[in-house]
Amino acid sequence: MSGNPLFEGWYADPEGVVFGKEFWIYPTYSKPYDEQLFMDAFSSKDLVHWTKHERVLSQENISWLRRALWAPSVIEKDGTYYFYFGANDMHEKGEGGIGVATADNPAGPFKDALGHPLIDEVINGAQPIDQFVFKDDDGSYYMYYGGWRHCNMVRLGDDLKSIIPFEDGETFKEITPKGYVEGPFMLKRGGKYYFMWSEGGWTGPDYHVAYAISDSPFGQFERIGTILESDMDVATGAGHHSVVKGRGKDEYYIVYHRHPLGSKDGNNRVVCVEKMKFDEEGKILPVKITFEGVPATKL
Ligand code: FUB
Repeated sequence: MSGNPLFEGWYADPEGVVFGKEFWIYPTYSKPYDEQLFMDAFSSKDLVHWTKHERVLSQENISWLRRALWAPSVIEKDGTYYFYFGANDMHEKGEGGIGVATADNPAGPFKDALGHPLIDEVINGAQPIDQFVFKDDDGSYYMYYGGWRHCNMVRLGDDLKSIIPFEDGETFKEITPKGYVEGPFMLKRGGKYYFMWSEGGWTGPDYHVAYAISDSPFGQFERIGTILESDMDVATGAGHHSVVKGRGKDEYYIVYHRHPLGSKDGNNRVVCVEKMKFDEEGKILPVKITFEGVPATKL
């Protein structure tokens, strides 16, 4: 079994992704904002044994990073790896936002690709943080993002370093579902769009994950229910997750962070994994958080 947490250290907001025959996890380094100046990554061939890759993205490769390097989203296209990140806990236009760095392999080193943020302003009330990049089956790339209880989506250009308008001419679409706080994630399964997000406050025990199902990447996203939450016998504040697909037809894993029992510091967050299952109608079954994690698996 993998055991939970998956690896040592305070880490949060894990982005699980498959590259070739390996699972990769890119988490936030969960420390005070002024110390969040780099990110480590972890890779595994079986979800049980993990290799740490130190500082795959760090301050010397992002000229405008001052603090609060948050919530990676990493995607590969044509041999280049694109690493989207939030920086500086932006409140005023131009002080930070969502950036993109590139590398020729998943362990980096990733280097800022633009020299400035891709999104550096608050649009529709959404703080530019917590981006997730999703590739649809028709080859379109969308980015879902947003803190402060608002979620926007944008369409990325072919270079994955620019934002282009949607077919209706709009550039930033607000798609905020009821209850949304932050941490959006999109999964396409069986032709349906499963949109998920975190609710509550990330430092406390009420943090949890909810979801909606739609026929379109643009929504509507009607909240169906909670899929991941605290278990007072195991851990608290389970949230800001991602989903990775295993080799089997319906083999999915939810990767998330949580606070160890009794933890008093909101930054004390660890990365864990559980199986994610669906019922016959395609609804996501509530996930039971565990100390055991998942059995070894191969891609
Ligand atoms: O880790 C920093 C912030 O905490 C993330 O951006 C939020 O989603 C919350 O998990």
